[in-house]
Amino acid sequence: MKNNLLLLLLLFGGCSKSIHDERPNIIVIMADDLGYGDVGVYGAKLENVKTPNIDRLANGGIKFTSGYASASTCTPTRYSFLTGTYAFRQKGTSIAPPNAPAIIKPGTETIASLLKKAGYSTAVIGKWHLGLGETSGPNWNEDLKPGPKEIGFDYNFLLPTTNDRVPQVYVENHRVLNLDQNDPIWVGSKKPSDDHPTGISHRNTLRMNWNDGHNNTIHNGIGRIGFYTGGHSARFRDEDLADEWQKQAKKWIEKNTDNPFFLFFSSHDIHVPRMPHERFQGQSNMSYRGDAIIQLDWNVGQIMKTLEQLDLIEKTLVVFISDNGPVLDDGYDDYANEALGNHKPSYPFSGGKYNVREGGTRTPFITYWKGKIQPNVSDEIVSTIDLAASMAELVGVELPKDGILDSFNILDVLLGKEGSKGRDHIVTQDNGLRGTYGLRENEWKLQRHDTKKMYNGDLSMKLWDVPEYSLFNLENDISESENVANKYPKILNHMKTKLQLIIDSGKSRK
Ligand code: NG6
Ligand code: CA
Repeated sequence: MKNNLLLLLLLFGGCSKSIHDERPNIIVIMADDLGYGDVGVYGAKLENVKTPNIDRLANGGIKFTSGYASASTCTPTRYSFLTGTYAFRQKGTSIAPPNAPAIIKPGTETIASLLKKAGYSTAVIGKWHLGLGETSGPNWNEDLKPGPKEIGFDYNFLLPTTNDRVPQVYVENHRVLNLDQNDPIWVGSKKPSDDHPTGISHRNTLRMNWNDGHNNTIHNGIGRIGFYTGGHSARFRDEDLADEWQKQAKKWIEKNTDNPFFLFFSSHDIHVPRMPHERFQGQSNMSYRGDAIIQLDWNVGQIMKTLEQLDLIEKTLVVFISDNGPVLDDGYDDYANEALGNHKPSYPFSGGKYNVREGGTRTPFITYWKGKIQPNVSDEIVSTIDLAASMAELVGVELPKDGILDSFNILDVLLGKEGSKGRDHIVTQDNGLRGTYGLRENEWKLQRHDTKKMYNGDLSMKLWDVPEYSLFNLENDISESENVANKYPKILNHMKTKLQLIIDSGKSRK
């Protein structure tokens, strides 16, 4: 009742400027490490792995061919998706370690807090990877605060870090779920005792071998990044994650049928360790990576089914995105490479996760709203970072002056309004703070690598020798194979200056 009253006030009380008579539910489904070429409708050669549910979304909605994640790793893309601000503006936004504190500070406006202002119920279910707790780090046995609830989410059910980082537990609101206080969790970066079994000391017991990192604490027969002890009653099986996201999402949607809601459904698929449920194992003929794609697609299908069952399908805008481009071998021997056949995860681009080639950030991007969005294919440039400003426009909430600094209102493009224009440019980055950027402007693409910084930093990011600046014409060189910087000095100069201006000005939206 209170909620309804608030809604009425917001709708008719003059503080709302919504131009849209009807405010849909919003579900953003974010996949993890899913490449442009991994999805059937994006042209993947999928003899062995099919994505009928994602394809159905795209065929019934808008399939964007220039949809970008903000970064080519997880934490910076998720940071910019939620805050509407480029992650390179904020220190500490590169891949978050197991004990990372909350990266987005309470009081920061986010897509969730904006929608909450408009009377939406808000939830995040699935992978978080944006840190939890005060600057001293999370206390896993007490309140994990601040977290999503302090930045606009009413409810959270999380995989707190990544599935390959410890601990393998769920966090519901502020607490680790099913934690036995007599078996507290300890998480750290050093081996807790000499006899603590690790991926090195007990390598022969592993179900999936590691080849890079992932050799600390063993859980579920798989070595992880980081050490932990305790919390045994709270630990999950990797095989059950997708089912759990689905169960929790259904439960939460069912509770919110009478009010508008925003659900950030954040799948861990297809991130390593790829360990899909037994019923999906072997379904793809393309290793567990392929099976994880099938599992992800099943998750999408189940969400659509729930919306249909609850008669919400015409009242819900569904957005499907990925957090970064694809990777095959990401530190475990799961035969992703060997079983690939003629499947090309970044197709038709080059590069992938960790770099600023198109394959690193240009990913599947679909909007679907039955009855409202006309099926179409759009070549307009759109980005995960734009969802904050665009959804704010949809529900009639103003953007703060000092927040959501790089999010463009491209609502009309996302809804397929005829003649509407997307961005003319987008900045992308790698894992951050190493001076690596991509700038796409119309058909041009600038890559900037800070060659001085490159090799001081994180060698695991597998960089190759590149000039500081390179320029590509995507119109005739989609795979960024011919650097034309010398051929087009004026364009090069313009792009260099533009990128620096965007970085220096601290804000790129109007
Ligand atoms: C890297 C991990 C990789 C993955 C990545 C984060 C190693 C050798 N590699 O450091 O496996 O976890 O971090 O991926 O440990 S992301 O999609 O969440 O950004
Ligand atoms: Ca990722």
